[in-house]
Amino acid sequence: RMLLAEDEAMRAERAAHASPPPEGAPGLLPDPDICCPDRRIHDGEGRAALPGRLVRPEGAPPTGIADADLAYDASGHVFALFAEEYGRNSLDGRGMPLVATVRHRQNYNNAFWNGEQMAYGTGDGKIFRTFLDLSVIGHEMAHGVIQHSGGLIYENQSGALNEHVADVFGALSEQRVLRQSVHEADWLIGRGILAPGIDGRALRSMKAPGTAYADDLLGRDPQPWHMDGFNTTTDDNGGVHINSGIPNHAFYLFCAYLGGPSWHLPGRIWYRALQELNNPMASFTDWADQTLRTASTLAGQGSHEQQMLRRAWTLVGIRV
Ligand code: ASN
Ligand code: ZN
Repeated sequence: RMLLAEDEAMRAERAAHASPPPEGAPGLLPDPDICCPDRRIHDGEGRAALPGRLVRPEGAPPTGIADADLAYDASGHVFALFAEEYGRNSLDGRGMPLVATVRHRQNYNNAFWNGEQMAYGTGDGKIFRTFLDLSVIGHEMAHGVIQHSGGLIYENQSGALNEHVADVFGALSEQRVLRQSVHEADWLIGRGILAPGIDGRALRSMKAPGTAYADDLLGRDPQPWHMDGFNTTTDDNGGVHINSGIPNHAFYLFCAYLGGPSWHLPGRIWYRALQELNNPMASFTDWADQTLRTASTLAGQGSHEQQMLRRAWTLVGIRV
């Protein structure tokens, strides 16, 4: 069972909104013009049409629709991570509105970025109970950042890197709000979104990929943490939600070796590496090499930090 793989409707959504051309590397430098998010939260009212009914534009009071108010608050936190830590003005680096739809379709077990907006199902109550979790919202919004940073083609290794980078900024969104250091954080994506009857903690674990759930209905978390477990498959665009466990674990290890808040240096390296990559077909090795180059710029060639990063990639079986 391919958890959170793209379904046909999402594939159609994605195809309908072809990626715009890369825009260079906005947001690398602190931007004095960055002010505040322009959130536009819609209610899908259980229907498939996007974006649905606008219920909470920027500055409007709470709606009383729990999902809409959760999406509003969380979108603000994710905007703040990118703006205040990495100097990026919204998903495109140019202040684009944060358009989101909650209550997308009925009993819908997924959340997604469709190329121009976020959408969140309610879950069917049997497998998922919600998708309005900060790490999930940060993940979906990071797909927007990735698209506007030159992109990572959504299949095979570059697709798993797209998923990985989305998980990194999802996790960091939550850790920053909770002010958690690497050892205080749980490194789970979607903690608490599984329905009460499901045997599991979350959708994925960056600290221990492969251990997030093991359930009769859902199956077992298939994520590897080492290249020896790399999955060669044509399902899920070449296993993009599975193989992301490998770079996810390398990022966790790097943070653990350094200690402290992971949205600082590790997050800065990952953000800047994404801006500098300039290779939408990047392999795991290409990405690891890029993070090491960026670490050399930000922390120094041969620095302790860069050595720890090299150690992290090596430990998950990626030669650098
Ligand atoms: N929830 C999934 C994700 O963001 C949907 C998708 O785009 N495949 O990865
Ligand atoms: Zn994703």
